[in-house]
Amino acid sequence: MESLLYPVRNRFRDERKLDGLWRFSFDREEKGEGDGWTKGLPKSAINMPVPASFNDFFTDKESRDYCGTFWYECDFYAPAKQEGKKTYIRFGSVTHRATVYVNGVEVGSHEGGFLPFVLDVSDAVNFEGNNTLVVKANNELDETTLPCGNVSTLKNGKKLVKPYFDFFNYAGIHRSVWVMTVGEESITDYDVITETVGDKAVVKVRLEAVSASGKSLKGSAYLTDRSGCQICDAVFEMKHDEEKGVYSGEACFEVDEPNLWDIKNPYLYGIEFDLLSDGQEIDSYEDKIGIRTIEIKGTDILLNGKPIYLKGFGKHEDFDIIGRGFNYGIAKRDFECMKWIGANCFRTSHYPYAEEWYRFADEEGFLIIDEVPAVGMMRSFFNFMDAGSGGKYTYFFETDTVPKLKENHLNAVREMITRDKNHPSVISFSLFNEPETISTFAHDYFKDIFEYARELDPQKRPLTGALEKTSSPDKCQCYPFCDFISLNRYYGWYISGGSELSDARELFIEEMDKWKALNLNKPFVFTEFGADTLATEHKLPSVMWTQEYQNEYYDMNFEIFDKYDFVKGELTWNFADFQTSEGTFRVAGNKKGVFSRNRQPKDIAFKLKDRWENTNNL
Ligand code: CKU
Repeated sequence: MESLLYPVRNRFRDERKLDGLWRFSFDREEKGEGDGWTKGLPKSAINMPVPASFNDFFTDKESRDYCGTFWYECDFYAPAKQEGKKTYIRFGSVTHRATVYVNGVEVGSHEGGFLPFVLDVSDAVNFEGNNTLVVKANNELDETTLPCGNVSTLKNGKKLVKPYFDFFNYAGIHRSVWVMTVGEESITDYDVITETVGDKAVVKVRLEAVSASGKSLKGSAYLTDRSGCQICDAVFEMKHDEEKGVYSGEACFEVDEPNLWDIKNPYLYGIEFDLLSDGQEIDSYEDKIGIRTIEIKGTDILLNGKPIYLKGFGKHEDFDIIGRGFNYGIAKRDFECMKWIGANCFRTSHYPYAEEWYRFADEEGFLIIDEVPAVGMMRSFFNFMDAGSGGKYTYFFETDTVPKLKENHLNAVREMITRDKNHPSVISFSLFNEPETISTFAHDYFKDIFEYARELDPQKRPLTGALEKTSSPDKCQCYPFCDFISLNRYYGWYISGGSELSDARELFIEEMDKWKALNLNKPFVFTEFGADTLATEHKLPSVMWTQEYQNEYYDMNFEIFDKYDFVKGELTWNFADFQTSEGTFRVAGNKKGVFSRNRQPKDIAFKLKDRWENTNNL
């Protein structure tokens, strides 16, 4: 069973979180396996919180910047053995890859640091006593991994990771770990498609299950309203799909006078699936769904048939000390800040976030552009500034790396869509961030990525990808794949900043006029624009990096957005200041935040609040 369903606990299923204080060791010489660490870490292992990045707990550089293999260990007691049940370990994510051992037995591995994986540990678990769970993890990057990067070796022999992207390469067990018990005959997946017809909603549901014994299965489902009252039910005839080795069935609900899920009233219905064999209930799964439609019509993005304008942010999973580890408190503060400022949307730049973000957004009424970790497909993040002036267009040429890169990319797309497809908050999938898009190689590569995603998403949501400036209207070969065009633009920052702002304005208009002339009849969304700003700096008249300049920069950008009626969204870069690799381009991190890293507003936040709350046409 490879079921990515979020863990639930009910009369057929058990889930327990293994979060807490684990044991941890770096493995600088790659000796762990030879020294038997698969059975348990050495005495020298140190304490390490899970979930969290390991990096910023340390007070020495060598540990913070560690690049290579590292190990985690914890003890757990499995839920009691039950006939017909299997035991699984589920990781929300391990960055960037992991191999897992239970009591010394290898139970599986996973590549990719931002999506969950589930391993069957039934045969390795001791149900009578304590179990040792060991994770061998690694944070190295190369040109086939998502995200892309490489590893260099210093003269002293120390390895250093070189990300081709602009965020710190945080690593560790970033999300919750669960031990779960699920039946051998069980629900493994479901899809929901919602449509509205007049004052009715049609909810089409597909249920998927496995039956280890080959016994025939039947499914049923019912919907409940907010007060828990059952409002309709359906029965599934489950048919065996030989090829996939699963059973699946479809059913349809009709909901009279539905409460549609939207930004102001994010109404969620309860859905419960029951699985039956020989008339006996053998499994059930509960979740919440929203009834809403999302589509593109001409230059409009329609939510429930009404045009919307996206207002919000590109974000990061990033915070002081815990790095990229998920924390409900920080998510709560972020949602409060986003509500306060009048935002309605965020992009999970540049990777799928912890599942809890999406569940939270469903509840709070936020729209999400969900992005796969395809970032850095330009060899270095500096390339977005110099690629336009010559040369480095070759990311998709090298045949020895591209097949593996593509395989990883397709896998991440599959895992992301499988995990997130039922969230009403997810209005779009973004399949890349700023790759090279102007060669025929890039065209052919992304053609397949988009086709695959279209096939996989039951809701057929709009697809997009964030384009940087070398993906210009006359050169970009990949924008035709996008249902709406996402632009990352820095006129007034990387291009003609400071006293040259008036030139930036003209260059910006020049580019926008070219897009306009293409008459694409598609919405455009700015998925990035922003200026680095130190929360401490003020200067009259402004200079770059001051809060005054951030305001002027935004004013110019808003003027341009408002000039073109096909612009249907503005997601600033970034919600908050965030950690990056060190270097001359970054002042202890990227400072383009509208909020500081500890989530306090810069001056620009008040301008945005005013615009987003009070401008009628947005
Ligand atoms: C951002 C063309 C801009 C690329 N964009 C990517 C994003 O990850 C960076 O943080 C630029 C920046 O430079 O602040």
